[in-house]
Amino acid sequence: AAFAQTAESGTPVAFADLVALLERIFLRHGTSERVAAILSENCASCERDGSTSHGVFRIPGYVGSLKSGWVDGRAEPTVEEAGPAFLRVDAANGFAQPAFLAARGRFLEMVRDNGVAVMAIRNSHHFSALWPDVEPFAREGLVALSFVNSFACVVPPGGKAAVYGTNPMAFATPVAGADPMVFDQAASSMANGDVRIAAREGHVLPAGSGVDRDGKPTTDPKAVLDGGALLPFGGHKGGSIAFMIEVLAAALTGGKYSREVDWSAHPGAETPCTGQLFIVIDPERGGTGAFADRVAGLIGEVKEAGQDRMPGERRYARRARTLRDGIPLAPARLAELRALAGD
Ligand code: NDP
Ligand code: PYC
Repeated sequence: AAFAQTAESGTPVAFADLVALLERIFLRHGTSERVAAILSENCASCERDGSTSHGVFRIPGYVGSLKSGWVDGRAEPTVEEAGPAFLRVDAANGFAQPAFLAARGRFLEMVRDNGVAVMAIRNSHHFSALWPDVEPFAREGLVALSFVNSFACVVPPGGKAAVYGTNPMAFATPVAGADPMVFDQAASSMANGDVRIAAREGHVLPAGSGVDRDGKPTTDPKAVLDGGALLPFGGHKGGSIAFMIEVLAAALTGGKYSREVDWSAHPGAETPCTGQLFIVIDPERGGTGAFADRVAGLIGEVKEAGQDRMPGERRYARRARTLRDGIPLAPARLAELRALAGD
């Protein structure tokens, strides 16, 4: 589970009101109306679903990147067809989600026409969770995979220098009679955002999470952030996943490796400029005629075998609760957001 605790108490804010507040912040800091609308919906959705490490906690980081000139909040992405089932997208140093959405319509046509398609996005800033990108595909009957690399803050197994980003991957599949099964996880022991929340709140990290600046194991989040690094999850196996994601999201797309991200000339910048890859498949092409039923059956067996919940179920439960009762925000966080909006 996420290391950071999801707030369950605070001032309840309706989803639409949170989107509107975030939209004012983005517009005030120089984004286009389209970018403000997309990022506000995305970030508020993370907060609504309890993706705490990528909810409103990230807003000062978005603002820092915009104010420092590191990211272009008005970028116009370009979309290019590299084959009947391959889209190349240049986000033009803008945010990843508006670039993705600019290409999504054509991408869906390619998936329907060919049974599978790839979208390779470069020069893109992804500062959020990945599940908002893939869950809608599964709701449209498709299987989706996405990969993003970030900035060097993860050492390879046994290493001292950070080479990899926290490099998340997400997978979404339709399930007959139920919400899609979606997992969305970093290739590191935990997300960098969770380390920062732990440092802010004075928590120690679980053993095996990271190393200090000398490469020694530490549970101190400040030591991880101050010249140290996270470890991949699961030793060499997570290391290989982190490697694969650098290859798919950066080498293949033309985006920067996590190690190449250099924002030193932009103090306050926090959004890594790298790349993102999507692979989306129409499962009906498998010819079984019963794909979503088969997935539902497998989930039934997994639960019968003892797993108490599937990935995504916590988010869906929290979504239902916060849409009904409001999204709880700590008063200090709400005040910070209102100040950034100039209210
Ligand atoms: P978590 O470890 O919190 O969760 C990973 C996945 O496991 C989720 O799908 C979660 O589902 C599921 N899960 C957690 N606990 C259980 C359980 N007990 N049983 C079954 N499933 C479970 O994620 P991470 O900390 O690795 O990553 C957090 C977020 O950070 C992700 O959304 C990721 O995309 C984002 N991130 C973004 C980066 C970027 O560059 N943009 C970089 C790194 C991370 P559920 O959500 O329902 O709990
Ligand atoms: O939480 O590791 C993280 C992260 C990096 C970039 C965006 N989120």
